[in-house]
Amino acid sequence: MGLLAGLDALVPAWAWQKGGNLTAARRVDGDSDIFELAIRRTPMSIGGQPARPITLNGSIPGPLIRMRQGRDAVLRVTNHLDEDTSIHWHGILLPYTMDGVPGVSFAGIKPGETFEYRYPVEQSGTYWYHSHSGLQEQLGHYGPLILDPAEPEPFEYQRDYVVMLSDWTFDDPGWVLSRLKKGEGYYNYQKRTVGDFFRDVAAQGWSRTWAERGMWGRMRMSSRDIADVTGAAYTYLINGLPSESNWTGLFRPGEKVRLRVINGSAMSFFDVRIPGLKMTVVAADGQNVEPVPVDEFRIGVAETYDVIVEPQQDRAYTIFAESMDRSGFVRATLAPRAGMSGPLPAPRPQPVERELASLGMGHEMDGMEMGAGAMAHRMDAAGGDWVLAGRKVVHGPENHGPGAAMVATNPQYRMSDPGVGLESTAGHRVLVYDDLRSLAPWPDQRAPGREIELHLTGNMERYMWSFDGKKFSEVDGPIVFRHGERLRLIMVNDTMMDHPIHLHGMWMELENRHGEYRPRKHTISLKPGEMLSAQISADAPGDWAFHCHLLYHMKAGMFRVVSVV
Ligand SMILES: [Cu+2]
Repeated sequence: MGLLAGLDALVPAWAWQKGGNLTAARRVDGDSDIFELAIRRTPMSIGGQPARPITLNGSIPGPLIRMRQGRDAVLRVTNHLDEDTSIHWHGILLPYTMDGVPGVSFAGIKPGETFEYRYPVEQSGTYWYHSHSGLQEQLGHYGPLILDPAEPEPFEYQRDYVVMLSDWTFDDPGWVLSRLKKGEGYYNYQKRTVGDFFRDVAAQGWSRTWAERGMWGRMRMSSRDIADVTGAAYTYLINGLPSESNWTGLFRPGEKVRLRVINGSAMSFFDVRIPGLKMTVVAADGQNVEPVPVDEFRIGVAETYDVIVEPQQDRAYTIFAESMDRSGFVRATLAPRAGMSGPLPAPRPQPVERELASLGMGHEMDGMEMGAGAMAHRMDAAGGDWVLAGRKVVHGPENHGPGAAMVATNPQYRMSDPGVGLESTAGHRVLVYDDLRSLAPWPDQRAPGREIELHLTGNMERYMWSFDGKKFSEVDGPIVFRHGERLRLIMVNDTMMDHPIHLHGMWMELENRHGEYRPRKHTISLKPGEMLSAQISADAPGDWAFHCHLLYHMKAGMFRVVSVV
């Protein structure tokens, strides 16, 4: 149990005064935990450069909100911006009117207004919160949320730290989106610099190259279509601090340290490792899982993983989070004393270009020419007990239309695949979705009475992102779940990008190889050409957002409303 709460980790004095690690003041009133949150633009320095992020109570990330399962949450949010805002409680089961999505579950919070969120805390674990208004999330409007369990936890630790990852840009997010719309691969340029960089590293080593070039995270590197916004535009942060600030969590050798890793990025998947330490994954998306010892894990946007590490030596260990496309990284440190830092791991080659053929992709471009006939493809299972084995995949009329530049002709079971760039890691275990097994079977074990198949579609050239070829602005109505029904949601990724798909208000129980021990997730990342399924108990009446958690994909149309009626 958390005997020594280490949440007051050290921030170097030369970092800005309010960087990360604040905890929101809690007022206790009977059964309620009351918090006040003020949202405003705050001038500050990020990595030595002037910035004006949206802050909550003066910091990015916003303060840690910590409350207890079984109590009532009361959160009073005051908007000091000159535009509407909102807070969505990511992964939290609550009445839909408290979910915080403007236009779906409430009207939003007007400038000058205070909105009071109030809901019972029914669950426990590591979560987060963020704006669901405009592109505010890209401007720093997010923070960690910990719900302490009513019952003792099934694992032990002596220190407890939040490791919140995010991507900061000094550019206006609206400008970033317009650049993406103007030309495919806007941020995937200057390949020469990559070569130069690696040549310099080979010739003179990491630290000198690093020092000479400034942050790798600000370098312009090609990602070859693995991410649409890259380290060319982003400074990656841990708890609001760039690598130079070296956020440090303290430990005494032999202690067990719990790290609550939250990916609060707008657009960036990270590969996280701590060279020299095994990490034991104990929870995914706030839900306890059978412990899995790994050397590395990939964390999709909006996902969370809790890991326990046990540093034995009296030395500094580097927490290294590399963007999936290798265009940048951010590091932090676990150390026995303040002011220490460990070595950075050797750079790894950029992932090779995605090979469409191997991903089950056909370049059946231009649906207009294909005519109206629906297309059916048989699926072949990689795993013999895969629930979707042998299933016919039907692409819609017109091949999903011009909004879908390609379809997955032979979508694959990919939950045992660590993903692009992590394929060849012999002797180095990378977490895969197939490793996640819940600690207990969930109470609702009814077989799904209905299946809904949804295709993730896109046209990178036009920067159109959609479900079943339709942008949110083009659909006629919500996806309807009937209250109380048990559903199987089948998702097929027809694009060449990874998409973290998030359902509000209800759990998605990922159908991996663990049968009734399905792990519960609020966000499921699909790889290119992947098909997977999740079971859902439609037990939460109301209107809920369902969307890709890549911010600019959501904005470009990969968004639907799910109505539970
Ligand atoms: Cu997406």
